[in-house]
This record gives sequence, structure tokens and C-alpha cells, in this order.
Amino acid sequence: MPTLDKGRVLLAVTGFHPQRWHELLSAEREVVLEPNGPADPTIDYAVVWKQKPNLLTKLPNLRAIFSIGAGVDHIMADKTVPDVPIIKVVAENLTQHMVEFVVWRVLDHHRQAMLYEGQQKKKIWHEPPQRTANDISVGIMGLGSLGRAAAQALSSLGFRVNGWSRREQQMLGVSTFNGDNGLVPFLNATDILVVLLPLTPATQGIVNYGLLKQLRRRNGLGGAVLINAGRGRLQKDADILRALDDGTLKEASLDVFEVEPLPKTSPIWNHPKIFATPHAAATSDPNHLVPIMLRQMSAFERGEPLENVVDRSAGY
Ligand code: NDP
Ligand code: OXD
Repeated sequence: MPTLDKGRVLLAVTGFHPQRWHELLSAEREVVLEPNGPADPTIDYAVVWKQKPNLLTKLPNLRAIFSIGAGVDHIMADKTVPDVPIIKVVAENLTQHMVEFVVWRVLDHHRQAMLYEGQQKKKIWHEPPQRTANDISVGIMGLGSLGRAAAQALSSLGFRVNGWSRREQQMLGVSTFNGDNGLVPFLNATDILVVLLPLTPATQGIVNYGLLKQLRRRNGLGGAVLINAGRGRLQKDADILRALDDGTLKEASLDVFEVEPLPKTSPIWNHPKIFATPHAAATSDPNHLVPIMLRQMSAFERGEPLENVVDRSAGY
């Protein structure tokens, strides 16, 4: 296989300033922010977050697309994206952020933080019944690099952990379920649902009222809990509100929303049973991710295979 010269990089993002990404990529590569003209043959790689539609079609010699996040729905949303490998983020730093977020939110609900916050505001001295983690089943939808790491951390804290994936998986200490047939049994055995799925045509809107109804609501636990740190369009915001209001759900932690930023008019902002964060569960840190991308580009140019390539037919 011929060795390529150091390929040029197009850095194409919307929604934030990519200065640090530019600085770090430029240490090894020539980086541009716009293609030069309607067809720029000088670009080999694109590093992207929500690139503008049709942009990548202007790069006739594009060899690979690097996502700035673990999710790639922001790339796949543009149906004109050329048929070259798309690489998603798999990085210790990002995984660590997500594990911290999931453990934080599970413990917060498990230890009844919302109840104590309410009591403190009213100066109420009352000790509700306390359970241990091994009385609670946490179900993780999506057993990918993030879901598996979160499952391991929760299991080591003593929670009973269930996991649901597309294909069959085995994981020590985790009860695994898969596919359409496994979904209801998985939900029926889950008290706290953690969503770490990618957004694909198969998963869009999956977290709806019907699904939430299938969660386990055991006597004494006070109801099921939802934590979504995957993608907003996996869920139906209105169904979550309905489920909270009629007791189908006890509480929710939402990091992602159907529309982001969450509109100021959304009732989610002020809902007493929702803990909301601004899509901040696991932020992509260029200091950790750019060296991985640069290493991948160099390895590719030496003829080595790319890692963490998206399966385009599955959409993740
Ligand atoms: P992976 O691609 O490693 O794993 C995805 C998992 O979801 C796999 O277990 C896969 O099953 C499962 N899955 C996909 N489609 C289906 C389906 N139709 N039915 C059942 N299971 C399905 O993803 P990551 O773990 O790296 O990341 C997960 C998501 O987290 C990202 O796609 C992104 O949207 C989100 N994310 C959010 C962040 C935030 O800050 N809020 C930060 C980073 C990521 P199988 O194992 O069979 O392939
Ligand atoms: C990601 C994200 O996909 O930050 O990595 O949402």
C-alpha cells in the first residue's frame, strides 16, 4: 500500500469555537476551516461536529471523517456525507466523564437527594427508609464503550445491573438482554433506567410513555427513575413529563433534550422532579482527543487499519 504524505485536515464545527482543536491539530497537520472553492482536492481528513450540510461533498479526495464526539448522528444527519470511513471517539477521558455522570445521578436518586433538598428548604427533620444498592436494579440501554464502563462501576458499588444491546453480549456481573425480544424483560427487571444509546433510525423516540410504563415499580421504592445521557431525540420530552406527572416515573435526570439548547419556555426547566444538565455528561476535551486523532491519521498513512470505525448500515 503506498504511503501517503501528511494529509491536510478540514476542521468543520458549528455551535462552538474550535480554537483549541485548531491549535492542537496544527501542531502536526495543515488545518483549514473552509474548503477552497466548490471542490477542494487538497483535503484528506475532516474533523467535524455538526458540519454544515453538503460541506463534505466538496472534498473529492476525502479519506476519513473524524467525529469530535462518541455519537455520530450529527454527521449522519447529512445524507450527502461521502462514503469514507467515519471514526467515533472512544477515549479513556470521555469514558471516565460519563462513568462519573452516571454514578453521580444513580446515587443521587438512590439516596433520595430530591427528597432531602425539599425537606431542607422546609426545615423538616425526617429520616425516610434507606435501602442499599444491592436492592436496586439499574438497567443500562446501550452496552457500548460508555454503557459497559458505567455498568462495571455501578456493579462494583453493589447495584444489580441489567444491560440491553442490539446484539447478544456477555458481561461478568451484568444480566444482559438484547434486541426487540429482550426489551420488555429488561425493562420489567429495571428500577433505574440509564439511557446510553446512539441516535439512529432504530432508536429515535424509543424512550416514550409506553416504554417507561414497562419499568419496574416495586412497593416501597417510590417509583422508577430515568437517566438519559445518550441523545435527546431518543426520548419524547412530553412523554417524560406525562410519566412524571402521573407517577409512572418518580424522578428523572436529563442531560439531553429533543431540542438543544433546551428552549427557555420548556416546562422541564422548572419541573420539581427533573434534574437537568446542558448536554454536559461527557464533554469532548481536545487535549485528550486530538492526540488520538493524530495518531490514527499517522497509523492510517503507514497502512494500518483505522479503529472505531462506524458501521454505516447500523448508524453508529
Ligand atoms: P457505542 O457505539 O460504543 O455503543 C452503542 C451501544 O448501543 C451498543 O451496545 C449497541 O448495541 C447499542 N445499540 C445501538 N442500537 C441499538 C438498538 N437499535 N437496540 C439496542 N441496542 C442498540 O456507543 P458509546 O457507548 O460510545 O456512546 C453511546 C452514546 O452516548 C453516543 O452515541 C452518544 O449519543 C452518547 N454520548 C453522550 C454524551 C453526553 O455528553 N451526553 C457524551 C458521549 C456520548 P451492540 O453492542 O449490539 O452494538
Ligand atoms: C458525544 C457528545 O457524542 O458529547 O461525544 O454528545
